[in-house]
Amino acid sequence: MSPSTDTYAQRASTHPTPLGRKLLTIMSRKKTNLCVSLDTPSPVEILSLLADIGPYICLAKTHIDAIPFTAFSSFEDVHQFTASLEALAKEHDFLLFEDRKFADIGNTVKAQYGSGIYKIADWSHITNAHSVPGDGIIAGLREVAEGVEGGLENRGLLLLAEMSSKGTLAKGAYRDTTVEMARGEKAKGWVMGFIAQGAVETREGEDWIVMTPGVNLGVKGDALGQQYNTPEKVVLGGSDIIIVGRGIVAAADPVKEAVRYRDAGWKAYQKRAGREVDE
Ligand code: 6AU
Repeated sequence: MSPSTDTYAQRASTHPTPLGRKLLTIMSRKKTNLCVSLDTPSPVEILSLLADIGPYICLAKTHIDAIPFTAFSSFEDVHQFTASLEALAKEHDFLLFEDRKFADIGNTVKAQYGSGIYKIADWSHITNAHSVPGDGIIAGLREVAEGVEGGLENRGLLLLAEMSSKGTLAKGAYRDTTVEMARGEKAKGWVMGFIAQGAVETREGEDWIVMTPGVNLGVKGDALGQQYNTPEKVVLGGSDIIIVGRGIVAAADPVKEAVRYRDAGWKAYQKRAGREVDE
């Protein structure tokens, strides 16, 4: 499982999913492989952080169900919030990723993705799912994505192949079976890649976008099992996008940290490519 040395720009024209091509194009154009994880409870703070950090990221990740509902005064407010996320994404040229980690049978995830309070499919370009229920989860989510404006041109799915936390079952054979699941018919043009800690098995004609959480330049972990690596370690190991939460969001100066992680991620990408690629 050796990491790809192709550039984001090269992969932007050949990646097998339309949303993957869009994302790689943004990464190459903005010269960033940074995804910020906006894990803070205030919707106002999330929007103001994004307005500042937007120029340095390719992707903004949310946990919308972790925002206290009291932060919104009505359902209309929730809609306003997601509309503002979409507007910022357009303005600053990044995509949205709701980190919902779906994990149920196809029929149930269909309802969870398309309706409920947050209507994730209406606004989030990317979401993710566990492979534990089997490939019905991929088919169920796909049905919803195909029904939104633009369909699979505007929506993509990641499978969780590996997790960053201590004691996780998602590694080794589980990771490999998850990759196998992403080769299925219902995954074509829809599953763009994985949440994983590094490169996954990639056959001729395949190109998986690997996104890696558990990235921090200051600390090694937290009190609840999170484990951190540096941007350099994960990118050299085959990660295409670094996901950084508290390293940016909990910092005294989030913009300064976003620039620092953006630079570290890009430098590691150049090192992996073996040359000073600038796209
Ligand atoms: O940088 P942190 O530790 O503050 O935040 C990491 C973010 C959190 C987690 O829910 C998420 O990344 N995450 C994921 C994702 C993205 O799916 C998987 C995983 O294995 N570990 C992990 O931390 O929002």
